[in-house]
Amino acid sequence: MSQITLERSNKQEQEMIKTNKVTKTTGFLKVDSKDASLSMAHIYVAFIALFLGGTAGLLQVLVRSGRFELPKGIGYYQVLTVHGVLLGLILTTFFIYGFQIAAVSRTSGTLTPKQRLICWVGFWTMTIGTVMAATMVLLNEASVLYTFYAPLQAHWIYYLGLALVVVGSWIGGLGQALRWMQWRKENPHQTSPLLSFMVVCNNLMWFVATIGVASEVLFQLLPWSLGLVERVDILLSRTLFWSFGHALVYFWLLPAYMIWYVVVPKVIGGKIFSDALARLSFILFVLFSVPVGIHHQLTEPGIAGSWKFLQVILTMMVVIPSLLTAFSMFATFETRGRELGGNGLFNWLKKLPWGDVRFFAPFMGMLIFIPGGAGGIVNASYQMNQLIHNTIWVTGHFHLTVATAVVLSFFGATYWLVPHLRGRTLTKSLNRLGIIQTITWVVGMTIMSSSMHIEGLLGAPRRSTFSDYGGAEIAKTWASYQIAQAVGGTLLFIGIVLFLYIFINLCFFAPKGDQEFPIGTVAENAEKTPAILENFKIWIVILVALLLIAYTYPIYDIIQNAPLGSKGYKLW
Ligand code: HAS
Repeated sequence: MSQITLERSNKQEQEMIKTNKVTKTTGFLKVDSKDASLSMAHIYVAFIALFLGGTAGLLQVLVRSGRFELPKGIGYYQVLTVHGVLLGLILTTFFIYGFQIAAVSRTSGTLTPKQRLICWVGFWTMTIGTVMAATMVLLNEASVLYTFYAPLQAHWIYYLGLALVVVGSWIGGLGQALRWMQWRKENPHQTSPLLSFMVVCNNLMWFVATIGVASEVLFQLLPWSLGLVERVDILLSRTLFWSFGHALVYFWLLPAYMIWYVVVPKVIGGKIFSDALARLSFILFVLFSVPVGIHHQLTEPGIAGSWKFLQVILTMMVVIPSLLTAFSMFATFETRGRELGGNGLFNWLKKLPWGDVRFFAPFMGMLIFIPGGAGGIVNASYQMNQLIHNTIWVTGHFHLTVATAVVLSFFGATYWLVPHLRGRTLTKSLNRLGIIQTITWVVGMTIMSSSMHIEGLLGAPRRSTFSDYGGAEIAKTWASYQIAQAVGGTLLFIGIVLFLYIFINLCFFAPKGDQEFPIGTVAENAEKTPAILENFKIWIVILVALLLIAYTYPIYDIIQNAPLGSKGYKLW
């Protein structure tokens, strides 16, 4: 960003303070208290889900170790559904919205009463949906895992609950986008605040992605579970699910990238390497996150190889923005490390603030994302997918990506966001505990995920327990890995308890004061951001074209050539 743009952004901040769009106390711009309550409401639900889902995770690794049985007839798949739905869908969506609302309010200005009301309606719709779905899972009426593949069937209330979560997220996402649009109207011909722009990209991608899963639930699963239709086309339902499922993982990832690009540079006292590169990377995610879902179906015979190949290529395209991110973050760290006197190939690393959990937690997430991302490229590499598909390698992959890269970034953000919103401060002792929490998480995850990867390569299936192997000889070679997973999983549970202890302290007991919401500024010598990056009309047209190319024929082919059988469910 040029000096002029820098000055302009300072002016924008001054203007926002003058017009009361944000308040400034002891040098920090603060999120308005009404927006803070809205954001915190989301965060409370997220961390209740973390506790319940984490407990289910602990039970799972213990069951898989073969040395523990669930009491009172509770089923393994019931626990696995609680774990997947609460952590994969509820913790993530609610935390992301809590964070994004605060981010928009902090960078574009306080929400208007109407925008805030829209976000509250979204929140309550999502919460009612969550309670409906969770109740059905706890009653063992919906043990269908977080992917709810047919022909596993759940109670209709479960599907309706999930549909409400999706609809609520559309409403809440609209409230956030309206604030950004208002900023654009009030500041014509100016580059919008980077963090708000990123929020809008994430919400746009989410909206497009959820159309597939909403169609699956509304037109296939709900009528089927209500008994209105006898059968559903399984392949179609899986294809609609995965048109959403892979974008879902980027919906989790992008808020972590927001923290990496915008917050971490400020925390370390450095600069955002390039505003344009950050925006380009988000636009690439908008374009390439959705038309790649078939890479989850590479082993399914109902889809022609050529279409699978096309989506494998598109998957490799969606790796590019992550490589851009790795480059940008390295550049930010190296520039700052050298500014502080570091030298040599990697000696500058020592100069980074390792004792500050606001940096340490997301940094460890980035580090673990290197093997996590490499594993993703293995998964996407058509032939290699045959080796790992449906093995516990895949579980290892997503525990490195979502459960470490993303979750550690969310934990790191909680340590400053929650005291900021609650008018408290992150004390030295809570900061130290946060560092211990991060180390516990990394050690636990390294043990658990490495053993999952190795066990997967040895052929162990995912979503199965010791008793499912029926004493098969090969299962004996997996046993020691499952015990390692129980050890790693127990450490992770301790990590959750530690985190929640810090969270509760930050909400209610930490000393009152002002905690900064860190927003980085762009390096002085960075190139000016091209206006085209903010022209969503162009990107939406390209996105629709890509979607039509990637999905029209495969879906036509599925409907045409894989009709329902006359008896029972036609699988392919
Ligand atoms: Fe994945 C399955 C392919 C990324 C999550 N993935 C899953 C499932 C989940 C998941 C939940 O193609 C299981 C779904 C189920 O239940 O069946 N995945 C990929 C690819 C990527 C990828 C190509 N996945 C993610 C992310 C996730 C996630 C992110 C969650 C947040 N995945 C697949 C495929 C399958 C799959 C197949 C299906 C497998 C099957 O057959 O079932 C890529 O986006 C990855 C790109 C990432 C990188 C890493 C870049 C590194 C960065 C960090 C830099 C570090 C720094 C630190 C700067 C290339 C940005 C500085 C360090 C110093 C040393 C100084």
